[in-house]
Amino acid sequence: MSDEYRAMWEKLNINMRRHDALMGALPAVFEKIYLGQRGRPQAMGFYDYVVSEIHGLRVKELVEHKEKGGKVFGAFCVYVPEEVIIAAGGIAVGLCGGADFSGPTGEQILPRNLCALIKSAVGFKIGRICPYFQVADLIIGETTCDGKKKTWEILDEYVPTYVMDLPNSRSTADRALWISELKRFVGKVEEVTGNKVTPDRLAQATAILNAKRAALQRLFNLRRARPAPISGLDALLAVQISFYDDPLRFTQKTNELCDELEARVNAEQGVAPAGAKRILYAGTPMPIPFWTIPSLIENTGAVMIAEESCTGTRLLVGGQTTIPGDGLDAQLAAIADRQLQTNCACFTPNDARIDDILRLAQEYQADGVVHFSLSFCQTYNLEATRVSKALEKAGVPVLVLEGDYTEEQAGQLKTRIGAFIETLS
Ligand code: BJ8
Repeated sequence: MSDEYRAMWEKLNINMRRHDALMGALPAVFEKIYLGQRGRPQAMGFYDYVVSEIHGLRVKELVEHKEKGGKVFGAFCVYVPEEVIIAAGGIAVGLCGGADFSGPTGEQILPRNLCALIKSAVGFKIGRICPYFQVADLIIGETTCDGKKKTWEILDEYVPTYVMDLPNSRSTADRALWISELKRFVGKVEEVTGNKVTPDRLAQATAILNAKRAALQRLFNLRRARPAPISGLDALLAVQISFYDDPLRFTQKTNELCDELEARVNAEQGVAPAGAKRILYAGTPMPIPFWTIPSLIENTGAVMIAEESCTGTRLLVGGQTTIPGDGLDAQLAAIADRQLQTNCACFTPNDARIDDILRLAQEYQADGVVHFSLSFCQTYNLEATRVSKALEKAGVPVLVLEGDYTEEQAGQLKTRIGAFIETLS
């Protein structure tokens, strides 16, 4: 990374010693997991470049945005309405929580028995390791799981943190509550940015995100083909990058990737033989750089063909947001109605998630499902019981796993995944 970036990180008050250690380790990990794959689409060059610049180019864009008076908002959940932030001239970035590297730092102020995602993310902030955290003017939390809910109170002591009150059910009253929360959020974003969220601006921002969602949906549709035109590892990387790259650039590059995949599908060209076992992932999100599960699956010769997760199809549930022409309230209601179809395990009841997993297993012709929850994530771990019962009833083999980001865990998961895929043969 260039000296220009080093000066930028120092200005952002990054702990350079720890940051150098992280940046020193990442290229080797990426090379080992990603660059050795065979038959990668050429268009993956863009995403590889984004990873090579992970704390460089995009952070520079955010800093330049701030120098012009713009604001940056960090978020951890797909329920945070990026449309509103874009409409007010802000930039939203999904903050990472996928590295074991920062987990022990998070444990300095958090209990050990908390999911790895939360500990990793908080460790990035309190250790001053992540420039995205350092550049953010406001962090947006949500009341999804108990772990996150209580963490926001602690995180607020390190960086201003605003919390959206997401209901845990979907009754009419809950819907009304969420719409009122979206309105409250509009007020907060207007206050921070100094810009008004008008119906016109919100419609434009919604259209930008609809186009991004359409490109991602196209990618997932292409993954239904046999043989699979892209590895699960590569598809996951594209989704992970969607959380922090510029949405217009990301949409264009993802459509270019899809053009190439379409040609592959027409030529019946795949990254694995047509007979390779097809695995559907279901469970907790896999934030960058948590690549362990697809890597272990695909190292057996199987291919991960979709992810029922917020770093996968759950991002796309609800499809396009309708853009009603009759004012801000109607637009916010339309955003709420799309969002409330996202089947986070924090909701109860959550039968729609189980139906969705069954549907995905069928539509993507999955030979088996790997359900993975981060340890101490009660909602997903508990829901795994009903998910596996439903899959077994439908005759779909399922492996239920839980774990964290550590190397030790990866060793154990490797044995279990290998044995499961062998049973599918
Ligand atoms: S909508 S899945 S992005 S909350 S793994 S922190 S749930 S203890 S991430 Fe999520 Fe929004 Fe739901 Fe999606 Fe808690 Fe579980 Fe940790 Fe989790």
